[in-house]
Amino acid sequence: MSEALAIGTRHLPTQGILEITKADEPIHEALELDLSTISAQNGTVNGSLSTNDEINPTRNSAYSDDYQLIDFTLGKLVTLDLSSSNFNTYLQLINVDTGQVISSANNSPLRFTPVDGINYVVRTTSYYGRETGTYTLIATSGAPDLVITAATAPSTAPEHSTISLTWTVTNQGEAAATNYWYDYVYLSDNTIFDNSDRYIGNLQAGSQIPLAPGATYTSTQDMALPQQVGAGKQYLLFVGDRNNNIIESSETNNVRAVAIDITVPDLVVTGATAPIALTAGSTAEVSWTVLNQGNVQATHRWYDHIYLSNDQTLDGSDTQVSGFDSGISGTPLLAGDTYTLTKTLNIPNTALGNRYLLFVADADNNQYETNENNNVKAIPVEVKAPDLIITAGSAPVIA
Ligand SMILES: [Ca+2]
Ligand SMILES: [Ca+2]
Ligand SMILES: [Ca+2]
Ligand SMILES: [Ca+2]
Repeated sequence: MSEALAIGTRHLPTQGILEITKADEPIHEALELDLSTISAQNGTVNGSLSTNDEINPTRNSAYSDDYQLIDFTLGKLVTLDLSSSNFNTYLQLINVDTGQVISSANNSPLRFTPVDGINYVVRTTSYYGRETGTYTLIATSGAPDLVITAATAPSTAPEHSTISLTWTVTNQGEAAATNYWYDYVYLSDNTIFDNSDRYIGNLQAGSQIPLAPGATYTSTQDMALPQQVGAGKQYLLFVGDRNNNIIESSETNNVRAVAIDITVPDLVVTGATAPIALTAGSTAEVSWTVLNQGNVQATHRWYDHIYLSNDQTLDGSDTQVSGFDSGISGTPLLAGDTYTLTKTLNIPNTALGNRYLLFVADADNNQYETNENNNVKAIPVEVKAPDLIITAGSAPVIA
């Protein structure tokens, strides 16, 4: 036989002469399988399962109808959707030559990408045995493809500040996006989206369903930048369909990067007072003033520490005297603002002599700054031994 079975390079189950077609052209014609057909190009079949139907050989006692799939294109996603108000649907994709079940789906769409050399039959059946009733089977070809086609953000913003973000998503694919999906925004130190990036926010795109081929939507949302972000050039990454709820023809074009310059403050200790002489084992009242000499507010909660040191440099040999939560009075500290804390220190029993009290702003580095090396103020003090106190004793009793 020489009639043109335009079936790509499929292998016929019986005799037949292949006519090779280009892989990117739809495969149109039905094999002589004595089956109804369904077109992968928006084909719709309204049918019913009845007691006259064949029993599905791979599903115990469930009735089934078979449809040969035509008009599909090798390599292009096909979506099969079986719905029924009468029974729990169960859809199978069968390799007709081998009888093998390639894929199946219960009450949900079945998606697959046709490959060369397989004759596909779509088998509609029920999840449970001996269910009957009408159904609708729809086949579509191609997939949506979401792309962030535009995104805007402020070119500069303080860390932890709330900024307005706008992004536009276009479905440049061949099919509508019909599931709920979410667009996410991250902060990254480069343009590549990976696990190291800092989450900023997300927005469900559900109100856009279905997003038709060629359709776009634009979202505007206020989102807060993270805390503890290093100063300088960072990137906002807009990630369409972050959780991959939409099966797309390309999953690798969903990220758009927009540069943003993150600004941070600069804390300095501008002044400190302490008694000239401290007594070991006693207490002393001290005060210190912290200035935010940066251009943006300091928003984090941080801690100032005070140390006793042999020199003016903070290092591991110094003895911490006290730590104070500066967040209560110092956060947020606007650019140009100061706070002054007055506290009573317990002076430890430590080395005596001429030493230094070191006042250290943000000692644990909770607040990222443009300069982390100007946070220490040293005040010279003399640490003295406690005075000996003569207490009244008992005079010996002389007999
Ligand atoms: Ca995409
Ligand atoms: Ca996706
Ligand atoms: Ca600083
Ligand atoms: Ca710091």
